[in-house]
Order: sequence, then C-alpha cells, then structure tokens
Amino acid sequence: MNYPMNPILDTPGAIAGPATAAIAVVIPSYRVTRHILGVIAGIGPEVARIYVVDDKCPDASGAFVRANCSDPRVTVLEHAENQGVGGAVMTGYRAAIDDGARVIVKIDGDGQMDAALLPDFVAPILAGEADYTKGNRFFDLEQIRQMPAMRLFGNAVLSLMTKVSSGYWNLFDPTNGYTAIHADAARHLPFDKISRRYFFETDMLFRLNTLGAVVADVPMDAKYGDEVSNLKISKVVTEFALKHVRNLGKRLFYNYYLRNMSLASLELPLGLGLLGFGTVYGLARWIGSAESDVATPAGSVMLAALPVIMGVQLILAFLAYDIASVPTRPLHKKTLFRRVP
Ligand SMILES: Nc1nc2c(ncn2[C@@H]2O[C@H](COP(=O)(O)OP(=O)(O)OP(=O)(O)O)[C@@H](O)[C@H]2O)c(=O)[nH]1
Ligand SMILES: [Mg+2]
Repeated sequence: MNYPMNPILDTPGAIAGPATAAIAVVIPSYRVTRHILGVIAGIGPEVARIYVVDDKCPDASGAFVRANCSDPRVTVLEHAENQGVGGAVMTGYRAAIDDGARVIVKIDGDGQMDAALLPDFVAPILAGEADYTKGNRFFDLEQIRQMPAMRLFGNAVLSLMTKVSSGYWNLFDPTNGYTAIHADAARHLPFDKISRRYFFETDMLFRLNTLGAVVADVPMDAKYGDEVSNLKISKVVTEFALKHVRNLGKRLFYNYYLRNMSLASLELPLGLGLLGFGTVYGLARWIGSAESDVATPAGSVMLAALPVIMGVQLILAFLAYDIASVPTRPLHKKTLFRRVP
C-alpha cells in the first residue's frame, strides 16, 4: 500500500495531529520481546507506518509482535539470517522508501528511546534544515551524570574520532541510534557498503558526508533500564579505530582529490611531509649530537625546527578548512537529489 500525498507536510513543524502519511518508523528487533510492544504503543498518530524488522531474533520478536500487536500501521519483516542492527535498519529503509515514505525514523526495540521525541527528529527534516537527524545525550548535564562512566569515556573518544573520520565536526555522540532520515537522502546511500553491526551509525555519518548531506543533532535523554547490554567496549574500540582510519582515508581522497580540489588538498600532504621530515631530521641530528657530544649547529636546528613549525601550521590550516566544509545545504533541497513525483 503506497502512502497518499499530504499537502500539510510543506508547512514546517506541521506533523502534529492526524497521521501525516509520509512518516515511517523502522524498529530493528533482536531480543526485545519484553520491550517492543511498549515501544510501538508509544509511537504517536503522526506516524503512518511502522516496520518491525526481526533480525533472525532468537526470541522470534517478529512473530511475537504479529501475535500480540493489533496496530494496523505495523508491518513485520523478517531476516532469514542475522545481519546486525545496520542490516535490519536498511531492510526497513528500503521497504519504507518503496512504500513512498518521506521521512524514516529509526527507533530501537529495547525501550531505550522515547518515541515521544520523534517530532523533534522529524521537524528539522520537514523544515528543509537537515537530511538526517540523530540524538545527542550530551546536552543535559544532569542526564550525563546518570550515564555509566565507561560509556561516557567511550563516547567521548568515539565522538572525537568520528568528527575527524566523518567530517561532521559539529556533531557529538555519534553512536546514538535514535535517527531520522529524508527518503531522498536515504535513496542515495550505498546500502551494500555500509557496516551492518555496531559501526553502523558511525559509518552512516561517513557515507552521508560523502553525499554532502546535512546532519543535525537533537538533544535527548538516555533511558537505561533492565535491558541487557550487548555492547562489548573492549572489542568495539579496536575494531572502530581501524574503521575510522579507513573512512578518514576514503573521505580525504573523495572530498579533496577525487571530486574536488582546493588549497587544502595541497596543505595536508605538504604539512604532513614537512612535519615528518623536520621530526625525523631533528631527531637524527639530536641523537647524533648526543652520541658525539658535539652541539648541533644552529643551521641544522633551524633545518629541523622550521619544517616542523610550517608543517604544523599547514595541517592546522587544513583542519580549519575541513571544519568549515561541514555540509550546510540539505541534499533533498537540491533538485538533483529530489525524487521526481
Ligand atoms: N545486539 C543486536 N541488536 C540487534 C541486532 N539486530 C537488530 N538489533 C536491534 O538493534 C537495536 C540496537 O541494538 P542494541 O543491542 O540495543 O545496541 P545498543 O543500544 O547500542 O546497546 P545497548 O546499550 O546494549 O542497548 C535494538 O533494537 C536491537 O534489537 C543484532 O544482531 N544484535
Ligand atoms: Mg540498546
């Protein structure tokens, strides 16, 4: 069944009141039978379709929803094999896009996300201010105190790594799974290339940046109850670090050498080269003079110090350019990306 077109959508923030026909929710479901019915019940009338994606759940949460939920908006989709949260979300995105949804919200099935916040995620997209919105649990200091220390530290490190690898220097809390996306932006994502497990949310940001999509943070409170945590911090950090380096390399190549060239494309290699040369040459001369107990000539010192200083300056100039290059004009406002009705 396709979504009927709804004129009120063009009025920014007008998603209150009866179902606005083009907002869909995707719920990736794995070991959530104790929470999912509550999650669905909490989704307001502004949402027309709900896709519950059973990711080969050992508790058969898909069948559980079919048996216990009478909400006509709900469609249960099932994976023949477990694909991870990312795999489940992308199955939901595809179904919602095929059905003509305009904005697709992702809410986890474990009750950690308050569905009442959904309008805050959708409004910036309908107002044409963003292509993608994601939750940020670091706005309210009071709330932050409730967060487990290990998660706080992990998030801070991951946030910094993601700013660098994704190019979204304006965002924080990148692993936050509460998100919303405009269908016209989702349509251009390379679904098959996006990480499907815990790196999913972070990899989405990288892919959205390569499209030039605008992403905005939405303040939200984290809800931690009796749900079992599947996240193993130690395993995640190493795996994430490698993937961040990979994404950074790709982003720099795509944005500064493949699709565009600017002064920054010169500043980075020159800066790294000078910093590398100055450091190696300086260390070598330093060790040499320490071993021979002969003072290093001023010229040699300058030959090391100058490249280091210039190198650092050039790298800082590159970073300033990269920070200023965060996308500002939403993708779905660009005619090229807009779906032809
Ligand atoms: N763990 C896990 N969750 C999955 C999988 N497939 C879909 N999901 C769903 O993806 C969402 C996020 O998974 P969570 O395990 O809650 O991940 P998280 O919120 O980062 O970690 P926690 O804080 O431990 O809840 C939930 O709705 C899961 O039910 C899977 O293969 N493994
Ligand atoms: Mg969770």
